[in-house]
Amino acid sequence: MKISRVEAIPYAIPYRKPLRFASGEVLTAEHVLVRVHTDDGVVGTADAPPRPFTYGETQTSVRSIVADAFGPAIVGTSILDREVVLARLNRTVGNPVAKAAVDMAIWDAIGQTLGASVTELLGGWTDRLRVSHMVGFAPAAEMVAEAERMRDEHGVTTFKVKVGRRPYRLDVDACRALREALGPDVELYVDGNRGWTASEAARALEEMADLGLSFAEELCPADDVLGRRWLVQQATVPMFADESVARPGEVTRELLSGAATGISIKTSRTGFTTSQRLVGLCEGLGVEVVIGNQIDSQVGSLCAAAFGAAYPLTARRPAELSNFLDMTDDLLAEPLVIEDGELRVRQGPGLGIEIDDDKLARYRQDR
Ligand code: MUC
Ligand code: MG
Repeated sequence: MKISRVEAIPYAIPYRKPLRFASGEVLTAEHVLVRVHTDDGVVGTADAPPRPFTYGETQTSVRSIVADAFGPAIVGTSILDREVVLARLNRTVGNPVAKAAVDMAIWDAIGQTLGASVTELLGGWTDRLRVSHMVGFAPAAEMVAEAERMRDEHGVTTFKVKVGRRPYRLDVDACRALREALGPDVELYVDGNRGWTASEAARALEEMADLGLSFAEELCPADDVLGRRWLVQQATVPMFADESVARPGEVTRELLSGAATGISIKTSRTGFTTSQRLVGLCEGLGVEVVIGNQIDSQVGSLCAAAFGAAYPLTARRPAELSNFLDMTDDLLAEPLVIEDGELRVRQGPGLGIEIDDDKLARYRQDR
């Protein structure tokens, strides 16, 4: 059960259409597949989707920090000693996405070793999650068409709408068009990726007050310390923190300072070990969470689903698990399916990840 080798394989798969949002855009999934090998022949797998505009990591930086620092720091450690591994990873500051992938690959290896699914090991609450689909910037009619297609083809009835453009009325109009086309029973919430000032956000929310939004995510930057608190006091919907809460201490800061009222948990940036702490923290504080999407591949979505299905708190809301559908291809041998608005968790052992070796050979960037 000792870690013998850690591989970091960069690969690139184009998107059918770009996903655009206030802090950036993604045209190609330039990710890193992380594999943790053990001395008894088990291979744990996870995916690292670098997001330079959010955490400063790139495909090259993830690959090199895993190969040059994290791998050497944890080789020889038992896969069961997750806290030892985490402490060694945390000797290096930052690099959340690289750390998360190493952590999740270890959990996959543990599950395979013990013959249990990761969802069972974490909490075993359920075997499926309702799905929320993220709709990126586009002319309003295209955003509506995408949501209708997701509803008609996959039964999805919850949508996260990207906002944060200037003038903010562009987004208000798009949200209104979505509500009018999809009707009152569909759930809508918005995500600003720090694009607005607090006052722009307040005005936009006021103009959308009749649209029945469930909540709003990261409308303005965390450094707008007082602005965010002011916004929470103005807003009639809960304000969720996303990229401002990449560490447990940041969750505490945002919640206890009154700058946010809920949080997004993304396994792509906090893995399973740290995400577990976030669940405990939020449960203890009585705070809602959403399982977020870091524009994940199928491997990443499988990880998010495995975690989200483990606890009542994370399974309560629809989880953001569907944006891999916009990729032209993926690495999983058996593709993920979203049906009747739900995604079923793979029944392990581990995460149930089987990589198609031919596809990996085609898309890897290091050969
Ligand atoms: C989100 O919820 O913000 C966009 C950038 C990123 O890092 O994640 C996505 C989705
Ligand atoms: Mg977000």
